[in-house]
Amino acid sequence: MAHPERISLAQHLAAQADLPDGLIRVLESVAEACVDIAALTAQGALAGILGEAGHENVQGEAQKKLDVLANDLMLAAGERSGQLAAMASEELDWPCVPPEAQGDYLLLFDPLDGSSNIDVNVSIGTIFSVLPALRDADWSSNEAAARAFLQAGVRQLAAGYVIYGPATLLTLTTGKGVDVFTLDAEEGVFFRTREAVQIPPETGEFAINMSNQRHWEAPVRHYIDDLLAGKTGIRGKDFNLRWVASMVADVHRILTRGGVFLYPVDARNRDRGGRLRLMYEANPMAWLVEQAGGTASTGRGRLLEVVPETLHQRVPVMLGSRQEVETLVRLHAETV
Ligand code: AFP
Repeated sequence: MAHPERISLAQHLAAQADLPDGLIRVLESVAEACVDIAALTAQGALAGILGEAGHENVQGEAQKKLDVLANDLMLAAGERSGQLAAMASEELDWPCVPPEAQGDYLLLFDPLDGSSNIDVNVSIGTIFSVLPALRDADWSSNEAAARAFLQAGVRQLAAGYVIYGPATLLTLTTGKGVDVFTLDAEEGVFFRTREAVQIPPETGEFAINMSNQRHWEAPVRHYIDDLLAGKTGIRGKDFNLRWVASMVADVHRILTRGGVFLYPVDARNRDRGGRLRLMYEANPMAWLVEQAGGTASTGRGRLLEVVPETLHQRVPVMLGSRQEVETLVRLHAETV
């Protein structure tokens, strides 16, 4: 049976009290870009989007063709919105400052999260975050423009992701809970299909790349050992491991049926601060999780309070069901 209500994203945003028109326009433009990315993703090899682009991004990762296409679509849509002072992307060395841009907002995005899953037809996504553009920001150089983005996650005005899976879904917060929209691909419109998402406080599932186990710090090792001990351990309960290697998919599962997601700092990534990007991945996901009643931490502090020092900063990430993240925080506090 079809979903009973047909509230479009545009109608949903228009009904939000206090949401400025400019911010609505930014969010609509992100959704427009994601409709195009969804169409390309669904075409796969038929659209010639599989495989390597032939160069590396600022993170030193080999770019896929779809990374580049998705990035271009996001930049074009952001510029079209006419509301942005600048954009920053995981794929770009420096912020993109649209010509004559005077907008009130900064848009940050990972245009294609889970790139390693593109060619194997597993769920991928786009993650985005909107920050206020500071009135006195200086756009005269790359370095100055990058500084304008260095705001903690608590300052986000909107955050979300689109997951290109069996269905294309947009999950969004503007600070008043979390709602999920499903793309009607024929109409090219997202319709609201879940409201006021809540993460169950308890869970029986965890997500971590277990192949990194030997590199983890003691608190994470301890925590995962307890989960793996299952019924025979102190928890007296079995846990399931799930790891998609697309953060959008792992977080979406947690927003749907609970769980905990970890990408801790480890011996290989400690110099860089972790694996995941603070501003394009961790912050938007952390805010969604908090807005859905969960918790998001670095293990040693609230993720949303980390003040970035560089645009492409990385960070340890632990988020999801409250009880599990609280256990992780306690274990970190005990191992100073
Ligand atoms: P890519 O977009 O470079 O594939 O990275 C995806 C990601 O940032 C995040 O979405 C996953 O949770 C994590 O990296 C996967 O990491 P592993 O490669 O260690 O599985």
